Amino acid sequence: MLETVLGRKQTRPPVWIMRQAGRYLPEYREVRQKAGGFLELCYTPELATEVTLQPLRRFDLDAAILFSDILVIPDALGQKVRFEVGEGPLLEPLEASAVERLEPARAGEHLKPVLETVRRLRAALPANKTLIGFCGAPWTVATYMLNGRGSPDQWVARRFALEHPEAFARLMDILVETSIDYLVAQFEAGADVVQLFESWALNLDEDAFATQVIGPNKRIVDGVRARIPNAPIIGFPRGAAGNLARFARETGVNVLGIDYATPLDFVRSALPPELTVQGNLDPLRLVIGGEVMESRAREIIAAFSDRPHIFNLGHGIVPETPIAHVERLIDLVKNG
Ligand code: 1CP
Repeated sequence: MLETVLGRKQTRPPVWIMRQAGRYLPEYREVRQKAGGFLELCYTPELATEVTLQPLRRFDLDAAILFSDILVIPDALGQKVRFEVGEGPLLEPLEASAVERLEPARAGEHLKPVLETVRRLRAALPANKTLIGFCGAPWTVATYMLNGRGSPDQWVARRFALEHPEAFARLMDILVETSIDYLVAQFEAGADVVQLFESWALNLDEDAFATQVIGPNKRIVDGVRARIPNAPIIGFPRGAAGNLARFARETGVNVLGIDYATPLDFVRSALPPELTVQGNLDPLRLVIGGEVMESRAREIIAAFSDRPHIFNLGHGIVPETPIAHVERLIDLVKNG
């Protein structure tokens, strides 16, 4: 997996699955219940380590991804974050005047338990299993901070960015700096590669995309590499569409995560052939299984057979996914 991240093509693509630890696994649901709250699970190294390793016990995956969430950063900055069952995350929405009340100075201390989880994982994993650290990219994290919850069109955050450019720039500065420190600490604790989850890179015109997505992602890539030279980084600008090539070129990520709505031919023609791509099966095809899943998985593998490719979904696995379909998919990627 790490070889592929670094641009060296393998005979079969390595494979991991976005959100591979989670509610589709009964053993996850059991630990989740024991932990009480979701954030307690993220901040308890023993339990977070356990749920990170669960999918690797079941499946022949090439990588583990740290179990945590993109919203530990707002939580670390002092914004109240809650996870209600069946509701997703709920935050106290951030007003323009409240940006200055965020507390970057407390973030490092607050996130220490997550770094302890990374250390335990590196010690527990064999050398041939890549350990992926991550954080949310600033724009995506800001959409939750400003709206107080997920939203289909990110209206509140998009409006805030255009209406309050100074407060927005200040918020991006805080998120960029906090994310750089956090990712550098993850590398120092043993992460082999990190992924920047820009899950809401959609619905933006090209100027907004440049300011809100490319700029902050690039600053993080540069900031991390200033302290960890050549640090391997995966970018995942979900919904970037026609902005994808520009994102790859200007941010300098090693790997570009491709969402499932992006046509394979477009990836082949728009992105440089030496750039590693990751993706991009529709998670719904993994729910349905059979030929619906297998024929498309084969198409993806064939389309990227001439470049470095990490097989993955084009977004996170969903709770209703049958475990047998995950087993079959991984077998198909590894053995045809
Ligand atoms: O009760 C539960 O168990 C909550 C479900 C859950 C889980 C398992 C949430 C709440 N977060 C997570 C873990 C998580 N989140 C990981 C773990 C590592 C892994 O196995 O992959 C990662 C990488 C994330 C990242 C994350 N959180 C993203 C980016 C990826 C993506 O899917 O777009 C986002 C947008 C979040 C916010 C979030 N946290 C949880 C939920 C349900 C959501 C999405 C809310 C929404 O739809 O807006």
